[in-house]
Amino acid sequence: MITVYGTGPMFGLPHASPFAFKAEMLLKISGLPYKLARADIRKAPKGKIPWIDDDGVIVPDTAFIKRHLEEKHGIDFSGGYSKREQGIGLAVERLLEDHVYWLNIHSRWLDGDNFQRGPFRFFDDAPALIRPLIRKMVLRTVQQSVHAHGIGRHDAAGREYLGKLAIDAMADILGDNPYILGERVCGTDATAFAFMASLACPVFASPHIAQVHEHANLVAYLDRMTRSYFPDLATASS
Ligand SMILES: N[C@@H](CCC(=O)N[C@@H](CS)C(=O)NCC(=O)O)C(=O)O
Repeated sequence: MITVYGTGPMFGLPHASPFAFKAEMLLKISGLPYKLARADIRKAPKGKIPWIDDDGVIVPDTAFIKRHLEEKHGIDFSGGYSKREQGIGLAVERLLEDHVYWLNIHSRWLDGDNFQRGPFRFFDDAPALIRPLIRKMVLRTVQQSVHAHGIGRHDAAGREYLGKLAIDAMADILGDNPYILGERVCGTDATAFAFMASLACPVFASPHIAQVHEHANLVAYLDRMTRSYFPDLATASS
C-alpha cells in the first residue's frame, strides 16, 4: 500500500499544498490503491511536502513520485501522446510549478487578509506560547523565497500581468479538449488540475480567480476534473 504524505483537505481543496494535490492526482490517475497521511514537515525527507511511502520506499518530490510509479508499478502517464505533445505537457507542468505556484504563494502569504484566512491556520497545532514566533519566522522565510524567486520583486500590476499571460496560455492549450493535451488524461493533468484549482480557490481574494473565470473552458475543466476525481468536494461546493 502506498501512503501519500500531504497536507490534507483545506480551503475546499483536497490539499492546501498544490504539490500534495498533484501527488494525490498522480495516484488517482494511476489507479493504484493508496492512503493519505498528514505530513509533518519536520520529517520531510527533502524538507518539502509531499512524499510517498511505498512499502518502506520513501520517495519525496512529485517528479520523482511520478517516476517511481512508472518504474515500480509500470504506470504510463504519457496518455499515449506524441513526444512533441509530451514535451508541451512537461513545459506546462513547469510553467505551473515554477511560476504560477509562486504567484499563488505570493497571494496567499503576502496579502494580509489572505494570510489570515489561510496560512495563519497552518500553525494551529504549534504550542500556543511559541505559535506567534513560528508564524512570524515562516512568513519571513516565505517573503525571502518569493523575493529570491523573483515574483516578489514585481508590484501587484506586474503579478496580475504575469498571471494573465500564464492563465490565457493554459486556456489556449486546453482549447476544446476534455483533458489538457487532448482526449485522454495524462500525467500533466495532475499538475494542471491541482495548480489551476488551487489558483482559482475562492477562499482567497486575488485577480487570478477572475482571470481563470474569463475562460469558460478552464472553468469547465476544473468542474469536470473535480466531479471525476473528487466527487465529494464537487458535492460539497454545489
Ligand atoms: N519540487 C517539489 C516541490 C514541493 C514544494 O514546494 N512543496 C511546498 C508545499 S506546496 C513545501 O513543502 N514548501 C516548504 C518549504 O519550501 O520549506 C515537488 O514537486 O514535490
